Amino acid sequence: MSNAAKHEWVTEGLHAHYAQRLRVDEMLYDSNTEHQRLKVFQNGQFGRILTLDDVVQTTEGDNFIYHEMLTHVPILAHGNAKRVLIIGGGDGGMAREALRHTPVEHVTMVEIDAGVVDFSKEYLPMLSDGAFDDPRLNLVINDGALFMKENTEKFDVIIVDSTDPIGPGEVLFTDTFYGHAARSLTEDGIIVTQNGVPFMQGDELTGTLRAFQALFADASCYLATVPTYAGGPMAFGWGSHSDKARNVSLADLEERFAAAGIETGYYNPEVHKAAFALPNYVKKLF
Ligand code: AG3
Repeated sequence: MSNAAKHEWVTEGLHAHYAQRLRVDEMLYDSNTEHQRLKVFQNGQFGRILTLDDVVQTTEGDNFIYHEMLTHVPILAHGNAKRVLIIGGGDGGMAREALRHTPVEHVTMVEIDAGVVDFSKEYLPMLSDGAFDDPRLNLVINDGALFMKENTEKFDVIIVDSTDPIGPGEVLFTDTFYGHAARSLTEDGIIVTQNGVPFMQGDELTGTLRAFQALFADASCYLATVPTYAGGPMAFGWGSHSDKARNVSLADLEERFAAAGIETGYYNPEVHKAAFALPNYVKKLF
């Protein structure tokens, strides 16, 4: 028997013609929540891994890249963000990074699946790293699309930390949802979205950015490579009613980042600016 065959593996079933396999050193949790099949397992390369319907959501080892890039990029580009909204993000990693900014007064996090929050607290405490106990966090268990539709508050930064558009996350990729998000942003507010790996899932980015082009004066995307979101860099959608934030200077970012005093594993102002440089195969998608 080969070495590989001796072990249990989780095969990710996200793409039709390509799959990645992660070795299960120990299955820590495997059950159906109200909305989806949730697994948490230990892997020698990435540490603890959370999958929903067998799609990798986050890992102990590489989540810093994704969470830092979806928080520090919009928050530091904005320069004075006080009110942040996270749609999804039940594992708490996004709240963790957003709350590192002391001038952020309030983070509202709207997660559809209470099961994800409960299990992440128990099996992935390093993901939230205390964020759930921060008095600035307001955790709402609700459908993000419904919340957005009824919301009357304005936010400086909206972060859509969704799954891919299959299952409960699908409504977070619709024009209707983005329309409600656009009117929930302040004048110089910014929305950022997870848009999958464009080499593998180009439609995901195209769909979001076509909607953003109709709703925002500034619509674009930026990139970062997250090892467990296989297939090349992942795209993050960017929409704002003004192009001020995207055109922030490197000098301003350096000043803001130094003032924030945040320790990061991936983000720095140079990476921030460079992330908006797009290869042609990505530019062609919107
Ligand atoms: N949500 C993003 C999952 C994207 C997976 N997509 C993919 N592999 N192409 C992550 C939630 C972390 N807070």
